[in-house]
Amino acid sequence: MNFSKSKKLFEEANKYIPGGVNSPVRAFKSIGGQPIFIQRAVGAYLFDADDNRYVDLISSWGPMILGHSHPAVVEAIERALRDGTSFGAPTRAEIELARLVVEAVPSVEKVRFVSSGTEAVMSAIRLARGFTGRTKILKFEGCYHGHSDSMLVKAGSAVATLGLPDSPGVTPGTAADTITVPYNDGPAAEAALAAAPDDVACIIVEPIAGNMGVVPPAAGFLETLRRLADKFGAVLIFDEVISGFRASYGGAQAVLHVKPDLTTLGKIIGGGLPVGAFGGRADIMDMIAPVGPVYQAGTLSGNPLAMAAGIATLAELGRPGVYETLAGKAARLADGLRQVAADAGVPVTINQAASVMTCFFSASAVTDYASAKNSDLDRFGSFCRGMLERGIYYPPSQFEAVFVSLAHTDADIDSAVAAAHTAMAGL
Ligand code: KE4
Repeated sequence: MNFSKSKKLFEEANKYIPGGVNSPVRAFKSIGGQPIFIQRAVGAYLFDADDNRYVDLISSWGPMILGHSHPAVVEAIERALRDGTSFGAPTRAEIELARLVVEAVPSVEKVRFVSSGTEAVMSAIRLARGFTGRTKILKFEGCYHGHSDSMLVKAGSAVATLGLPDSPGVTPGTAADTITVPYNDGPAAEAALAAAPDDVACIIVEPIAGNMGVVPPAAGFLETLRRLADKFGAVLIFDEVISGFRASYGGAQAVLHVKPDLTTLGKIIGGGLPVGAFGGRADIMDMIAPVGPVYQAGTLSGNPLAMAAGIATLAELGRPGVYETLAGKAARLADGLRQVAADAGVPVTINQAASVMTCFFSASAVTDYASAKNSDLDRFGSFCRGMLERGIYYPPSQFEAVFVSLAHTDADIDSAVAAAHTAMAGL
């Protein structure tokens, strides 16, 4: 494949933008590559600056669940655009999308829109702290909740110790308020809470983890967190920025039957435009300004174009059979990758949850971040480069998810499997 135009654009981008990208994962650094600059996208396909076509298995990291440039979404944005792009005032569309979210997500009684998943999580955590009057946060290793300071914290030396900064710029004081324990480890969560029984404001978890690669919750794990949140008086936050309207129309909580106190959303509810949201119990949400004292605000919150894109996207997702179709496509891909790996004698573990999946280059089960890190990253890097060279836009990190969309046909899935067959042959 010819990448000459992308290479030139990357050189130009590096003059003005750190690393030439506006989000690190796009730099392809972990697979030793260079970013591919995308020109346009339609359906399941991306077209880069050199007019190479790719089957897109990233779907913009989740939002493009309908596929790119879906006619209903494009038309909704065009219609809204004619009336203006931003008013800094309430609009009818915000009520419509809020109603759809409240009706769809079991635990959400009230919701506030923001402009990113990070902002949603940051606001939900401040709200939990304001509601409880407590300071500490319990999170899980391998879960990513955006880049607000208190979320960029890694586990301390022992399992349930207070956190250490996971990025320069995060102060030790901030990190000390975040406790990190292994995902799927209920006893470790209980021990951490028991060690600070009156200090933990919230437990935040991806109910289906997607940011260490896809790792589903172990049986009883989320139920344990619900019990512990009640026992210790902490707010239980499900970060459904990935799983919201992806795991089902009601998110992971609707299919796993565990109700959090707050839920964060993003990605899909913006239909490809910048939207995040946090919502949940009305008694907690009414602590948010201007009703309550917990401050939270945003110039472009509830932006009319983003609301229009979200409403149009959810209208399509509300149709009968959508989630069964999505899961079937992901299963076809997962089964195909398992087969080609077996044929190539390459040990892989594939975790799939609804329409997301990860092919870990590891012979052992992947149930948490420690086991995810057992994966062979060199093999993954070669595989990923091989997929890109064969026209499959595959997530450039072992610790990310493949996102399947409604636009992927069986032929698209089969072409990805065929590319994998060749890419794995030489591993
Ligand atoms: P944003 O601020 O990127 O909209 O959302 C942050 C976030 C919060 N919670 C979860 C569970 C998330 O997965 C994310 C963002 N996901 C990454 C992909 N793993 C976004 C891609 C990127 O960082 O460029």
